[in-house]
Amino acid sequence: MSKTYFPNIDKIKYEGKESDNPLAFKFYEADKVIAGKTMKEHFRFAVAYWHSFCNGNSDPFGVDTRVMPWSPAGATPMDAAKYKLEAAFEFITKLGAEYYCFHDVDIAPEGATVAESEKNLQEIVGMAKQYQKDTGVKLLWGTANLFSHPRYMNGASTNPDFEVLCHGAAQVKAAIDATIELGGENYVFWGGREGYMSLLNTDMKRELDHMGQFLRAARDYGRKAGFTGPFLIEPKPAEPSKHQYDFDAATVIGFLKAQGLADDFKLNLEANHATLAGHTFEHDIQTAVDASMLGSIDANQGDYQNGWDTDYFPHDVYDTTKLMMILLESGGLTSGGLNFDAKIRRNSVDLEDLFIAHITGMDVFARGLITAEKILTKSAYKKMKAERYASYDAGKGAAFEKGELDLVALRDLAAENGEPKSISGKQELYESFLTQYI
Ligand code: XLS
Ligand code: CA
Ligand code: CA
Repeated sequence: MSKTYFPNIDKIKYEGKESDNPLAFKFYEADKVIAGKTMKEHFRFAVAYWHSFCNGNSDPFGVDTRVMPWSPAGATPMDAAKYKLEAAFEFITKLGAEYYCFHDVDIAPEGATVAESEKNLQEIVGMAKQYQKDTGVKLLWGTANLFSHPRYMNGASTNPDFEVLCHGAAQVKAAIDATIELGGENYVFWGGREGYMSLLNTDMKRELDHMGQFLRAARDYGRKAGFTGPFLIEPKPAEPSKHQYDFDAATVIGFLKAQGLADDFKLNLEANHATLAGHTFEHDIQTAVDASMLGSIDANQGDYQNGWDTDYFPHDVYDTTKLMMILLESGGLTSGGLNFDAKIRRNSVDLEDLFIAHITGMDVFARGLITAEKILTKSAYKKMKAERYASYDAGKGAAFEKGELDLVALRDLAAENGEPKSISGKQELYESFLTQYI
C-alpha cells in the first residue's frame, strides 16, 4: 500500500475482557474453537463498503459530517474510487475481517453510457482482485444498486417502463461478472424500489411476474457465466418504497417457490429489516432455517424508539445470543457470513470510530456465541424444549404426526381423555438462562 489512511491504528488484537484499550477485541478471538469451529469460521465477518467508505454521515436533514481522507476534494471520480479501494483494504486488513461486500456503484462510478459504466467497473475490479490477492480478504457478495439513480424511481425489474428494466439488467449483468471475477461467494438482490407508493397506479401481479422473469434471466446468465454460489434476496417491508414486495422472509420464500427460483435462491436477512416488518430478527432467521433457505446475514440493529432503518452497529448481547443459538442448532452459515450493514452515527466523526464500531460488533457476536454454546450445553434448555412436545413422540400423538388420524379420530380422543391438564410454558425460566449464562 502506497499510502495510509488510518496512520495511528495498528492491526486490531485480542486483549481479553479486562483490557481498557478501545482498539482491541475483548471477546473475539479469531482462532478460538467453540462448538467445533473457530470463531472466524462461525462468523465469516464482512465489512459493508457503502456505509464504511462511501457514506459521510449525511442524513435527510444535513450534509456530510465525517471527513474521509480517501475522498479528497477535486479528485476525478475514478481517482476517488481508487483511493477508496486502497483505504477499504487497509481498514479491512487492520480490523481482521475476512470479507467485504459492495454494490457496483460503491466501488466504481457510473459512466455516461452502459459501456462506460462497464469499463469503469472492470478497471476497479481488476485492482480489487490484486488487493484481494495481496491481503487474503475475500468477497462475500456483490450486488447492483438499482435504487439510487433517478431512473429507478418507479423500480427496476418492477418498473412499468420496460426500458428502465433493461438498464437494471445491464447493471446486474456487470455486477454478476464482477462478483465472478472476484470469487464472490454469493450474489445479492435487494429491491428497495421493487414495490409501490400507491396501489392506485400499480398492477401488482404484472410487476411481481416481471420481477420473477428478471430474476430467472439473471440466474440463467450467472449459471452460464460460471457462478456457482447462491443468489440471495434480502427482504425489507418498506423504505424507500411504501410497500416493498420482498416484505419479510416468509413472503420471499413464497415468492421464490411460486416463481420456480427456490433451488438457486436463498435469503440474506437483515436484523433491522425484520424488526421493521414487525418480527424479531430470530423469527425471520428461524423461518429461513426451517425452509433450508438461510443464505447470509446483514448484522445490525434497529432502535426501539423509532420505526425506520437506523442501521445501528449491533451492540445487544441478548439479541446476538438468541441468534447464535439458532445458528448453532441449525449447523450455522455455509456460503454466507455476517456483514456489518451498519453505519456509525452522524456525530461519530473520528477516524477511529469506524474501527470501534466494528470491534464492538464483532465482540458482541463473540460474546453471543460463547453464551449460546453454554446455554445449549449446560442448561436445561434443550431438554425442556424437547419435553414440551413429548406428547407427539409416541402413541396417538406420533400417529397424528404421521397423518394416521382423521378429524373424527381426534374428536373421539378428546371425548375419551377429558379435559387436558394445564402445562406451564415456562417462558420466564427460558429467559433466565440468557441472564444466567451471559
Ligand atoms: C438497505 C439494504 C441494502 C442492501 C444491499 O436497506 O440493507 O443496503 O443490503 O443493497
Ligand atoms: Ca442490508
Ligand atoms: Ca438496512
